[in-house]
Parts: sequence; C-alpha cells; structure tokens
Amino acid sequence: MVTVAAESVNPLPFSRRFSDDDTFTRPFPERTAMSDPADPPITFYRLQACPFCERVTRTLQELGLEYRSRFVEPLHSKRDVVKRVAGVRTVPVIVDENTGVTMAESANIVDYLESTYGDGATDAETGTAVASGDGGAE
Ligand SMILES: N[C@@H](CCC(=O)N[C@@H](CS)C(=O)NCC(=O)O)C(=O)O
Repeated sequence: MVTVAAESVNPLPFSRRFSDDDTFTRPFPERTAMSDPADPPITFYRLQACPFCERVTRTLQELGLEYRSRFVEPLHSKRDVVKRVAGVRTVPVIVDENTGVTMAESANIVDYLESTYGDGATDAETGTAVASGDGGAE
C-alpha cells in the first residue's frame, strides 16, 4: 500500500494561507509627511475577491494612500482579529492611525477616505487644507 504524507498533498493548507498573520505592505511612491516608512498609517482588513474590498482598494489607490493589507479568514466565524478591532466580522474595515478612525462598511469608508484625503480635504490634525495632486491615480 502506498501512503502519501499529508504535507505532500497540501503543502500550504488553506487555513495557513489566509491566517490572520498574513500581512504585507503595499508601498506607494507618494507618502504623507506623517508616514513612517516602516508602518503605514492605514491598515486595511480585507478578503480576496471581495467586491466591497475592491471598491476600497480602488479608492486607496486613486488617492495615492499608503496602506497595509491584512487578509482575514474566509470563514466568517474565524475572523476574530477584525471582530476585536472593529466589532464586526465583515470586511472591508480600515484603521487609520492618522485620525484614530476605525471604520466598517465600504460606502462609509470610501466617503471617509475621500473627505479626509481627497481634493478639498483638510488635514486631520491641523485642520488646514491638504494640497491636492494626482494622488497617484492610474
Ligand atoms: N455592506 C457591507 C458588506 C460587506 C460584506 O458583505 N463583506 C463580505 C465579504 S465580500 C463579508 O464580510 N461577509 C461576511 C458577512 O457578511 O458576515 C459593505 O459594503 O462593506
């Protein structure tokens, strides 16, 4: 009888690939004066192929914002990290350390990002107008 080690069948189990620790940084050339190169101020909790998350991704990119993506567990009941951070298990969720805002709901997040960082936005800390540029939009 031939036995096959589980590792050789599935070297990277699904639950490992999407664990809460799967964090990566997505750098953008534009950085705000507030940014720490090692630690983007915006953390984006998201899920692969989530249309609501894609909407937020597009807005972040259009505004040229630097952020850190954290891919949550696909299984709703296992999304403890985002539940702890935002009180919900749905994604998208963002945490913006620039302003202290934690927010769920894609439409609210898009509105928030555009009003905080888009044209005509005021600086979250000083209340002064933020210079508008192309924001790195493609
Ligand atoms: N109204 C929410 C919907 C978000 C949503 O349904 N996200 C899905 C992933 S695409 C999710 O987290 N589903 C789990 C759940 O509904 O509990 C929004 O616009 O952000």
